[in-house]
Amino acid sequence: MELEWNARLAVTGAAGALGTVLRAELARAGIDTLSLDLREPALLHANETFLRCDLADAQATLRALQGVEAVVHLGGISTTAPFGAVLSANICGSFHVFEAARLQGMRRVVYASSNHVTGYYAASDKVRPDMPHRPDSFYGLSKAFGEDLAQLYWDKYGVESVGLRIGSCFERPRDRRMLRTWLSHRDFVRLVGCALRAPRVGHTVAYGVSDNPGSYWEADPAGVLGFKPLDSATEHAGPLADGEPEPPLQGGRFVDVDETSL
Ligand code: NAI
Ligand code: 15L
Repeated sequence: MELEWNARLAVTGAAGALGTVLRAELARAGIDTLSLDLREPALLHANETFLRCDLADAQATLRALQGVEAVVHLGGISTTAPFGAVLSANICGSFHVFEAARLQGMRRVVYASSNHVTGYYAASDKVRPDMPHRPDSFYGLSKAFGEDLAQLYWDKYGVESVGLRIGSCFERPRDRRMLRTWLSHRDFVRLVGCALRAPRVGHTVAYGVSDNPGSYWEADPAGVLGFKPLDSATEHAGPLADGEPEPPLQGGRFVDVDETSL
């Protein structure tokens, strides 16, 4: 575990799947953490304080993040959803987190973006972080907004941030697509550590992916984060490699979901 970072750190979405993984490592590393979520995590560690906070509520978010120097922003809707839901949790929620960062002169925001910002690229494409967004859903669109918000807050206010376009971060790959998109929990935590510690990031966007053969992405072509994955989906391929055919587009099933309705 390489997270050594002693700024006052907050984690949004603390009770979620990745928040739970990250907080366990922060606890092991003895890093004091302010954990925020709509719901209380099942297990609170000795190093952390929990505050219930709806990120869609501007004043509550500004209050909760007082005195924080860096935030790992994982909170929000993490899958396809109707526009209203992503509007409040992801679009307004991220705006409130970046406003807190600006108002308090925070050192850095590490923003959980998603590979679904570029889900409409073909599975045969090799996508770099600087290529145009091609979101595959309102969810992906909300993450594209979050990345542009981060760019604006760097250009206009000097708030440093790293947008991590996380692939598929689960204990192990679950289907054939994930043999290309998988990010192991161990690599996720190390990647967040790199995003917090890299000396100068300005506004950087990178994919979060393990060392998988045939990855869809050039993760961090400029090497800003200095991240080297330790895991590979190959170790888990087994029957997945001969399972269902690969989806034609990188976003997989997100491309086929229609969430439109007024
Ligand atoms: P999750 O759905 O398990 O956790 C999200 C957490 O955010 C939940 O605990 C939820 O209560 C909280 N939340 C939702 N709306 C909120 C609000 N309005 N105010 C405060 N908290 C709120 O998601 P997971 O898997 O932990 O992902 C974390 C982040 O990483 C998400 O932003 C997700 O979009 C992103 N991500 C995750 C990937 C993965 O493979 N797990 C892949 C790509 C991106
Ligand atoms: C995501 O953005 C989701 O949060 C996660 O649940 C997975 O669906 C992942 O993308 C993926 O593309 O596999």
